[in-house]
Amino acid sequence: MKKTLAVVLAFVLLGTAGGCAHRASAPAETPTLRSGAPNPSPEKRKKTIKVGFSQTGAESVWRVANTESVKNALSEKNGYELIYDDAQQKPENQIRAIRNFIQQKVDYIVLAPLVETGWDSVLEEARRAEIPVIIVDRMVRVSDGDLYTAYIGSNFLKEGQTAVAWLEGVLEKYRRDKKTVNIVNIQGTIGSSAQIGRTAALEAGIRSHPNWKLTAQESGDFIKPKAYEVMSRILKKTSDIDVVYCENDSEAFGAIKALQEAGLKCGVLNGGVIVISFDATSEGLSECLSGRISLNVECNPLQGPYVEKLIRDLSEGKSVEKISYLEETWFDCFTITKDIIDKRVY
Ligand code: GYE
Repeated sequence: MKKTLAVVLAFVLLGTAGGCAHRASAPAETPTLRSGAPNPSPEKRKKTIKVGFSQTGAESVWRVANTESVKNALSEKNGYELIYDDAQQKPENQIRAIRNFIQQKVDYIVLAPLVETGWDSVLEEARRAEIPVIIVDRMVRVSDGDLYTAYIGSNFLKEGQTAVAWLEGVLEKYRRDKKTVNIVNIQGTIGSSAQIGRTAALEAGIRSHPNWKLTAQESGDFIKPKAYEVMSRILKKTSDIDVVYCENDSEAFGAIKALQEAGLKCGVLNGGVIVISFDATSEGLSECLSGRISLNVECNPLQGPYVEKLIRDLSEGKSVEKISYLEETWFDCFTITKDIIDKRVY
């Protein structure tokens, strides 16, 4: 494996010379992988591929689906030996896990980084050990882009921009765009790509609409009870709220609970608070159907098959895209159907 690394890296660098991101072509539910040679059956492979996977934790339904997806794809029957580590929301645990993977001489490291920064030294250690690192879900910000081999995940800024454009249209349609629009932002884990992109899009939206006002902005850490606490605290200060922009479904559930307890209605259809969410898990979409969540922007956790394809291509000395974004869509209370929810696998 190590002997082929130089060739692999050369391909990777060639593949990224243009510096542009690639859009992974598969849909959300049953990913079809991009073209390439047929999957060699695991029996034909010379040896099992050993992979270390450092996951952030289990903070949300999205995360659990993401873990399952990677575990299923990198299974024994597919020819992998997977060492899984749950970092329990602590970057230092992820650093420890990566060092442990290096010691165990894994062939590949898969990292879902909790936050974007702080990875330079440990990724340098992986590079010295000639272990390719694949970043999934959230991104890393490193001084040298060659410290990781490839990234597969979501375009979080684009997700946020989708939400902002939708909000603009709905406020206009419901003639709520002429008065001050009071917006509460319950952010994700501060410093994570999902938070950075989604918050940045909202802040840009606020800057470009003089009547949009950021009433409160606080992190709910992507967790329901934390978001509930944050929302309850905000409601003690004001109930003059038009929009609650939650950065994932778990936070939306917590915020809705707090809003309802405070006697506020949720939903654009009944003139209540417009709750916006991200992920579009089946539970999140059910809230959309009930009207309590007005917009749910999809974020696809089913990344395992893409990661498996990347590893397989690298193992076969093929070129891979440096950056691949998953195809994602959005659902709102006007168009969601039970049928869509029934087909959802997470
Ligand atoms: O939105 C949230 C999860 O990084 C995209 O993390 C992921 C986010 C997702 O806990 O539910």
